Amino acid sequence: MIKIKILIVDDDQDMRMLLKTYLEKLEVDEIHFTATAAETYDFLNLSDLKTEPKVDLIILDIILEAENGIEICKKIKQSPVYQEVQIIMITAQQEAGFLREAFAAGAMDYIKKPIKKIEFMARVNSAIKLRKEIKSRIAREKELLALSEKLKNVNKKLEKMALVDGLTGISNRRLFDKTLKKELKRARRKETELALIMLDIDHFKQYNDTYGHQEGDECLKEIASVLEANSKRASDFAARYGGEEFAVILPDTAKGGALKIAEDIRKDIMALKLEHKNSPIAEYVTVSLGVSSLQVKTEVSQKLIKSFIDKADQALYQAKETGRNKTVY
Ligand code: GH3
Ligand code: MG
Ligand code: MG
Ligand code: MG
Repeated sequence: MIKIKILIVDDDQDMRMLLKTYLEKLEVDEIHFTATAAETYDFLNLSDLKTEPKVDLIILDIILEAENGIEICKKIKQSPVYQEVQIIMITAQQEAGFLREAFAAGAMDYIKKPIKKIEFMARVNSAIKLRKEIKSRIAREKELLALSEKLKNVNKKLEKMALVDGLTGISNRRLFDKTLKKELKRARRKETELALIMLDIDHFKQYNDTYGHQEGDECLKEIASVLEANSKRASDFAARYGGEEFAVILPDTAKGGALKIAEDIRKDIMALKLEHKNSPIAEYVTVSLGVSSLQVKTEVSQKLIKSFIDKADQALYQAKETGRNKTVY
């Protein structure tokens, strides 16, 4: 609900009471009173630039004793907090020069003295209506802004999700492709060597057949966490390449270093001792790995990327062909 708060600035006690009885017949939630300029500035807290405005509408008697109503009006309107507040002047003076000055000072309307009830009610009522419209528009805009912030956050989350493998929580093929291209370009720029490990679980079909697909999924998660743990440098990058195949990108790494990391991974997976009783080669889950490394001397093309992956794939094939549970370069 939109609340309307009104301040009456008048030093005449009888006038205050009269205006109060009028206002109580309109849609007003709070009525406040001040009698002097100083009291008004104080009440409005003009020196504080961060608070919400204390009132929506100010009814300002222009002939306060020894004070200039137009000055008060100006001063209130100068505060950034009270830019939107509406000021209605009550004045006995109606010469053009004076009124021009009052409007220039920021007054939105004026009521002639002596006050006629019907005129007072009509003018204040239309000010209240206008104020309500403005306030509800501001509230709507705030809501929209909050909503669009939420959408932005959801979008960010979705973008992230699109790059993460749902089962293992490590990067997916899409992010692998992006990262490999980026790292190849960087390797060319920095004239460093880049290594790639491709990994495939040995006799994993048999594993699924023996323990069920669910257990197979658990096994994939375990393998993924070994890969993450062995991607020690910030730039090392592990991903699920597909089904039961994984890949690790190792920037600034040559053959020797890559072989070492591949062997660490293979041994760490053996050390998990994930039972695989029907495996033809071991009692536990094992993996085969193929490694390639490259000094990028030409433009990074799709052809170059493919041949780099193919080299690791061929090494992996060799590992499978020559007994599995091993690393081949
Ligand atoms: P090899 O040693 O030659 O790699 O033999 P393999 O049985 O591991 O290879 P193959 O390509 O014949 O079988 C791969 C299996 O991996 C078959 C497939 O059902 C399983 N697999 C692929 N993706 C998933 C998955 O997300 N979850 C589970 N549980 N199994 C999967
Ligand atoms: Mg496979
Ligand atoms: Mg296979
Ligand atoms: Mg396999």
